[in-house]
Amino acid sequence: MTSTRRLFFAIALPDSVRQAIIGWRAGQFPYEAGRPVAAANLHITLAFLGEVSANKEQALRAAAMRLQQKPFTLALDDCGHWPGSGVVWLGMKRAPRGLLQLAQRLRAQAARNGCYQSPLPFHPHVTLLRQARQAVALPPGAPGWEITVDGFSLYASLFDNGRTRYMLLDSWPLAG
Ligand code: 2AM
Repeated sequence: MTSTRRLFFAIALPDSVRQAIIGWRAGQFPYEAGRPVAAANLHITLAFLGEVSANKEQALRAAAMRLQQKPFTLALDDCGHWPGSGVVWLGMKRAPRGLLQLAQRLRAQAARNGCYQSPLPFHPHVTLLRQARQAVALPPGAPGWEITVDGFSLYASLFDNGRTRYMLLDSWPLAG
Protein backbone atom coordinates (compact mmCIF):
# COMPACT_ATOMS: atom_id res chain seq x y z
CA MET A 1 0.00 0.00 0.00
CA THR A 2 1.41 3.42 -0.91
CA SER A 3 0.93 6.15 1.66
CA THR A 4 -0.79 9.40 0.80
CA ARG A 5 -1.05 12.85 2.31
CA ARG A 6 -3.94 15.29 2.21
CA LEU A 7 -2.48 18.31 0.42
CA PHE A 8 -3.43 21.75 -0.81
CA PHE A 9 -1.79 24.82 -2.35
CA ALA A 10 -2.52 28.04 -0.49
CA ILE A 11 -1.49 31.61 0.19
CA ALA A 12 -0.18 32.13 3.70
CA LEU A 13 -1.29 35.31 5.47
CA PRO A 14 1.30 37.49 7.25
CA ASP A 15 1.29 37.03 11.01
CA SER A 16 0.25 40.68 11.58
CA VAL A 17 -2.82 40.20 9.36
CA ARG A 18 -3.77 36.93 11.06
CA GLN A 19 -3.59 38.64 14.45
CA ALA A 20 -5.67 41.60 13.19
CA ILE A 21 -8.26 39.20 11.77
CA ILE A 22 -8.71 37.25 14.99
CA GLY A 23 -9.03 40.50 16.99
CA TRP A 24 -11.69 41.76 14.57
CA ARG A 25 -13.48 38.39 14.50
CA ALA A 26 -13.73 38.31 18.30
CA GLY A 27 -15.65 41.60 18.20
CA GLN A 28 -17.94 40.64 15.30
CA PHE A 29 -19.26 37.17 16.02
CA PRO A 30 -20.85 35.82 19.20
CA TYR A 31 -19.56 32.57 20.67
CA GLU A 32 -22.52 30.57 19.35
CA ALA A 33 -22.02 31.69 15.71
CA GLY A 34 -19.51 28.92 14.99
CA ARG A 35 -16.14 27.40 15.85
CA PRO A 36 -13.30 29.88 15.23
CA VAL A 37 -10.44 28.65 13.05
CA ALA A 38 -7.10 28.89 14.89
CA ALA A 39 -4.97 31.90 13.88
CA ALA A 40 -2.21 29.57 12.62
CA ASN A 41 -4.69 27.93 10.23
CA LEU A 42 -5.94 31.09 8.48
CA HIS A 43 -5.04 30.94 4.77
CA ILE A 44 -6.46 31.26 1.25
CA THR A 45 -6.68 27.92 -0.56
CA LEU A 46 -5.65 28.05 -4.22
CA ALA A 47 -6.12 24.40 -5.13
CA PHE A 48 -7.28 21.52 -2.98
CA LEU A 49 -5.47 18.33 -4.01
CA GLY A 50 -7.00 15.67 -1.75
CA GLU A 51 -5.13 12.48 -0.85
CA VAL A 52 -1.93 12.50 -2.89
CA SER A 53 0.74 9.82 -3.33
CA ALA A 54 4.46 10.67 -3.09
CA ASN A 55 4.85 10.32 -6.87
CA LYS A 56 1.97 12.62 -7.60
CA GLU A 57 3.26 15.08 -5.01
CA GLN A 58 6.59 15.18 -6.85
CA ALA A 59 4.85 15.98 -10.15
CA LEU A 60 2.80 18.73 -8.50
CA ARG A 61 5.89 20.23 -6.88
CA ALA A 62 7.69 20.26 -10.24
CA ALA A 63 4.72 22.05 -11.81
CA ALA A 64 4.67 24.59 -8.96
CA MET A 65 8.37 25.28 -9.47
CA ARG A 66 7.88 25.92 -13.21
CA LEU A 67 5.04 28.34 -12.67
CA GLN A 68 5.93 31.94 -13.62
CA GLN A 69 3.80 34.81 -12.46
CA LYS A 70 4.22 38.31 -11.06
CA PRO A 71 3.36 39.19 -7.44
CA PHE A 72 0.00 40.90 -6.86
CA THR A 73 -1.92 42.53 -4.04
CA LEU A 74 -5.32 41.67 -2.66
CA ALA A 75 -7.64 43.28 -0.10
CA LEU A 76 -9.73 41.23 2.34
CA ASP A 77 -12.77 43.50 2.29
CA ASP A 78 -15.72 41.11 2.12
CA CYS A 79 -17.36 38.70 4.53
CA GLY A 80 -19.99 36.04 3.95
CA HIS A 81 -21.66 32.85 5.16
CA TRP A 82 -22.22 29.52 3.42
CA PRO A 83 -24.80 27.81 5.65
CA GLY A 84 -24.58 24.54 3.66
CA SER A 85 -20.93 23.99 4.52
CA GLY A 86 -21.24 25.93 7.80
CA VAL A 87 -18.45 28.33 6.86
CA VAL A 88 -18.18 32.04 7.64
CA TRP A 89 -15.49 33.53 5.43
CA LEU A 90 -13.43 36.60 4.62
CA GLY A 91 -12.92 37.33 0.97
CA MET A 92 -12.62 40.00 -1.68
CA LYS A 93 -15.30 42.08 -3.36
CA ARG A 94 -13.08 41.95 -6.45
CA ALA A 95 -10.55 39.15 -6.60
CA PRO A 96 -7.43 40.35 -8.45
CA ARG A 97 -6.71 38.81 -11.83
CA GLY A 98 -3.32 37.55 -10.55
CA LEU A 99 -5.02 35.52 -7.83
CA LEU A 100 -7.54 33.96 -10.21
CA GLN A 101 -4.78 33.17 -12.70
CA LEU A 102 -2.56 31.56 -10.06
CA ALA A 103 -5.42 29.41 -8.77
CA GLN A 104 -6.51 28.49 -12.27
CA ARG A 105 -2.99 27.33 -13.20
CA LEU A 106 -2.57 25.26 -10.04
CA ARG A 107 -6.02 23.75 -10.39
CA ALA A 108 -5.36 22.86 -14.02
CA GLN A 109 -2.10 21.16 -13.03
CA ALA A 110 -3.92 19.35 -10.23
CA ALA A 111 -6.57 18.10 -12.65
CA ARG A 112 -3.89 16.99 -15.14
CA ASN A 113 -2.32 14.96 -12.34
CA GLY A 114 -5.59 13.27 -11.51
CA CYS A 115 -6.64 15.37 -8.50
CA TYR A 116 -10.38 15.92 -8.64
CA GLN A 117 -11.26 19.60 -9.00
CA SER A 118 -14.72 20.86 -8.11
CA PRO A 119 -16.67 22.20 -11.09
CA LEU A 120 -18.05 24.96 -8.83
CA PRO A 121 -16.60 28.43 -9.47
CA PHE A 122 -13.48 29.22 -7.45
CA HIS A 123 -14.34 31.62 -4.63
CA PRO A 124 -11.11 32.62 -2.89
CA HIS A 125 -11.63 32.96 0.85
CA VAL A 126 -10.22 32.68 4.34
CA THR A 127 -12.37 30.40 6.49
CA LEU A 128 -13.07 32.24 9.75
CA LEU A 129 -15.67 30.05 11.48
CA ARG A 130 -16.74 26.45 10.96
CA GLN A 131 -19.94 24.66 12.04
CA ALA A 132 -21.87 27.89 11.43
CA ARG A 133 -25.11 26.27 10.24
CA GLN A 134 -27.56 28.75 11.79
CA ALA A 135 -28.19 32.25 10.46
CA VAL A 136 -25.29 34.57 11.33
CA ALA A 137 -25.49 38.37 11.59
CA LEU A 138 -22.72 39.44 9.24
CA PRO A 139 -20.80 42.70 9.41
CA PRO A 140 -21.41 44.86 6.32
CA GLY A 141 -17.89 44.26 5.09
CA ALA A 142 -14.40 43.70 6.41
CA PRO A 143 -11.59 46.14 7.17
CA GLY A 144 -9.90 45.50 3.82
CA TRP A 145 -6.54 44.21 5.00
CA GLU A 146 -4.13 44.53 2.06
CA ILE A 147 -1.74 41.72 1.35
CA THR A 148 1.07 41.55 -1.16
CA VAL A 149 1.22 38.02 -2.48
CA ASP A 150 4.76 37.25 -3.55
CA GLY A 151 4.65 33.49 -3.19
CA PHE A 152 2.49 30.46 -2.57
CA SER A 153 2.86 27.30 -0.52
CA LEU A 154 2.09 23.62 -0.33
CA TYR A 155 0.50 22.37 2.91
CA ALA A 156 -0.42 19.01 4.37
CA SER A 157 -3.62 18.83 6.39
CA LEU A 158 -3.08 16.75 9.54
CA PHE A 159 -5.53 15.65 12.17
CA ASP A 160 -4.07 14.91 15.58
CA ASN A 161 -5.44 15.08 19.11
CA GLY A 162 -8.82 16.02 17.73
CA ARG A 163 -7.43 19.07 15.95
CA THR A 164 -6.74 19.98 12.34
CA ARG A 165 -3.28 21.37 11.77
CA TYR A 166 -1.77 22.56 8.50
CA MET A 167 1.91 21.74 8.02
CA LEU A 168 3.88 23.96 5.65
CA LEU A 169 5.78 21.69 3.26
CA ASP A 170 7.27 24.08 0.71
CA SER A 171 6.94 27.58 -0.77
CA TRP A 172 7.66 29.08 -4.19
CA PRO A 173 8.18 32.77 -5.00
CA LEU A 174 6.15 34.70 -7.56
CA ALA A 175 8.49 36.57 -9.86
CA GLY A 176 8.68 37.13 -13.57
P1 2AM B 1 -12.51 25.52 3.47
O1 2AM B 1 -11.66 26.31 4.42
O2 2AM B 1 -13.45 26.37 2.69
O3 2AM B 1 -13.16 24.35 4.15
C1 2AM B 1 -7.69 22.51 3.80
O4 2AM B 1 -8.71 21.67 4.16
C2 2AM B 1 -8.18 23.58 2.86
O5 2AM B 1 -8.68 22.97 1.67
C3 2AM B 1 -9.29 24.45 3.39
O6 2AM B 1 -9.05 25.78 2.99
C4 2AM B 1 -10.54 23.93 2.75
O7 2AM B 1 -11.48 24.90 2.40
C5 2AM B 1 -10.01 23.36 1.47
N1 2AM B 1 -10.79 22.19 1.08
C6 2AM B 1 -11.03 21.09 1.81
N2 2AM B 1 -11.77 20.20 1.12
C7 2AM B 1 -12.00 20.75 -0.09
C8 2AM B 1 -12.69 20.34 -1.25
N3 2AM B 1 -13.28 19.15 -1.33
N4 2AM B 1 -12.72 21.19 -2.30
C9 2AM B 1 -12.12 22.39 -2.23
N5 2AM B 1 -11.44 22.84 -1.17
C10 2AM B 1 -11.38 22.04 -0.10
